[in-house]
Amino acid sequence: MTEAGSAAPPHRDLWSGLSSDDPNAHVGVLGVPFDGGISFRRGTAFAPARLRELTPHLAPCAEEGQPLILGVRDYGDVPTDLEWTRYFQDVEARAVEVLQHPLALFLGGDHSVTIPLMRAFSRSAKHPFGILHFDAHPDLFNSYEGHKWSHACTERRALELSGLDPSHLALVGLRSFCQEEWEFLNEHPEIPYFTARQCHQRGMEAIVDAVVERLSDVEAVYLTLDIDGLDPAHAPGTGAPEGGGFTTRDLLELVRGVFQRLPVRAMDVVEVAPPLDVSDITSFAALKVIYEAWWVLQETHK
Ligand SMILES: [Mn+2]
Repeated sequence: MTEAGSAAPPHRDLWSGLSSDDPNAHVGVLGVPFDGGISFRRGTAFAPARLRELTPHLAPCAEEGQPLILGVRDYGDVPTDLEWTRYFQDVEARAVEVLQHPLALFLGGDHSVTIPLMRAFSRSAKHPFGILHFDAHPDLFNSYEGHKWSHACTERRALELSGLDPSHLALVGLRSFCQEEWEFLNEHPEIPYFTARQCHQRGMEAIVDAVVERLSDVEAVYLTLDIDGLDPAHAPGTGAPEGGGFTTRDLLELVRGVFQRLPVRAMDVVEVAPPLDVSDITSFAALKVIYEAWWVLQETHK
């Protein structure tokens, strides 16, 4: 039955054929399929599997055509554990290995998984380090619904890490604040933040300049992408959508600019919830951003 020309193209494989066993590959990937820190609609635990499933259908290229040739070592997922403390210890331990690569990519999971991931980052990365948090929400509750590891507390936990100065925690895309978070930001004017409206009014180039300036004196950056920073039209598959957000185009510009100009060593994509998605729009948007980030990495790590 095999005819000339009918064979599957070489990218019809995991990560578009970029998968590699090379311990020195440019990228290490780790999935964290956990949504126990969610306050509303679940489903993010399905994201690592769904994202991987879609990758054989993506061309290994940047959006302007440049081929991706870098290697991607996928470490699989951290298997879930009913005991939350033990699970986060496992996530932190597994992440340390993945952080040996020039770029570690973590696939959540809800935004609580960023807590152990950033803890691993704070142990592995050069200090001082910075965090760029892209999100509709600041995630600055000290505790939410009785727990300090809720996905609404991620950046409060980050501020407890050694090596992170509050002026190096930049929040981009915000448009939903609870009073406690609003008060916290007012009490800490050293924390730079850019609302979605400011980003719209000033334009992405100016926002990238401002973020780069605020993080210009760090040795390493952790970029955490909560997909709900995108507008629900661009990312319907997430638990807490907020109108008025970024287009995928805006996010691509932010990620490209940040990867070109800052030492981003780790990135996570969290809050993608495939059961809530429409036609995999949200998963495909996440993958588009990931591949573009990889292209910039490839260009800068030749
Ligand atoms: Mn969020």
